Amino acid sequence: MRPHQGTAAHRHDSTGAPRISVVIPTYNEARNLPHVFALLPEDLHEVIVVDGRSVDDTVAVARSLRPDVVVVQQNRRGKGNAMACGFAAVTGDVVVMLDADGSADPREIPAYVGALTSGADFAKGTRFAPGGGSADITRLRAWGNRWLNRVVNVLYGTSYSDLCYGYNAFWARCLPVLALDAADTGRDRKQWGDGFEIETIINTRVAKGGLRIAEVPSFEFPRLHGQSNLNTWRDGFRVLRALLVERVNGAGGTLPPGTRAGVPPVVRSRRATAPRRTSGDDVPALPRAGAVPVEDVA
Ligand SMILES: Nc1nc2c(ncn2[C@@H]2O[C@H](COP(=O)(O)OP(=O)(O)O)[C@@H](O)[C@H]2O)c(=O)[nH]1
Ligand SMILES: [Mg+2]
Repeated sequence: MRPHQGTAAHRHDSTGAPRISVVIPTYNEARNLPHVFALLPEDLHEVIVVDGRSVDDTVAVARSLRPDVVVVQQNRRGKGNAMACGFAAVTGDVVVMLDADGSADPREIPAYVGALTSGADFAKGTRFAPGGGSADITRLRAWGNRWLNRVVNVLYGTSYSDLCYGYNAFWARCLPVLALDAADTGRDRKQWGDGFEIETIINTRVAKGGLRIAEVPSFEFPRLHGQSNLNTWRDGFRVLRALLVERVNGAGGTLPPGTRAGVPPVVRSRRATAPRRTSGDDVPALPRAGAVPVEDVA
């Protein structure tokens, strides 16, 4: 695995544009990769595929489509562990999280990067804002997401409109805030954050870390081939548990000093009140985190 070099104040390539690293978790996505790779923008710094021991030829297909692809083998199990391993390999300035099943449209990457260069630290995709939508989400999942979304906004003082969505981007210098553990424990067992709760953990830690959050409308297409690895009830409860645990566990970091983007913040919190405290003094006070009104970042 390549060493992580992305925590310094963000750098840019010779054109002044940020170097974009796209991190793609894959578990048996050989049939979907041709579609996804074909839609990637041309000017990417790197494409990192994090494979979860696929039993199809995902890795070979990725290499044949894109000889410069960086392939990382995850060291435990689950999408969360894949993301942690992929982030640890990033060498660019901006990290884009992109699913490999054809549901996330790579042509939206410039909109995410635009939100970041406009001053956000974290660009959060949302299917539930004007300009966004989904052809993939089931009614049950949409209902669950709506409730979980309410919970996160009450507990963390956020203004999220789509908690359970995995298409996001952020400056690589924000990785210490996520404090994800990519260490190889030598054991296959899942640990906290290794599963689909990863998206919730990221969303709550960026809020706890006081990052400037912008929402970016996104359209989710149906998975092209194969089946979702997510189990609606089991993973829904994992998300709820993550919301409660992360509220009190003090996990997550802060931005290293001197790594702010150096541009005026664009985030205007829609919440005037401080987030509610849920338990005793061991809970760190949370800074307010809000979302940029959609029209400001679209
Ligand atoms: N490396 C790796 N990727 C995974 C794992 N589970 C899911 N993924 C990938 O994560 C993305 C989202 O997974 P998906 O099954 O479509 O879940 P859903 O979009 O939430 O229904 C896809 O690109 C999957 O291939 C895993 O355990 N390891
Ligand atoms: Mg999917």
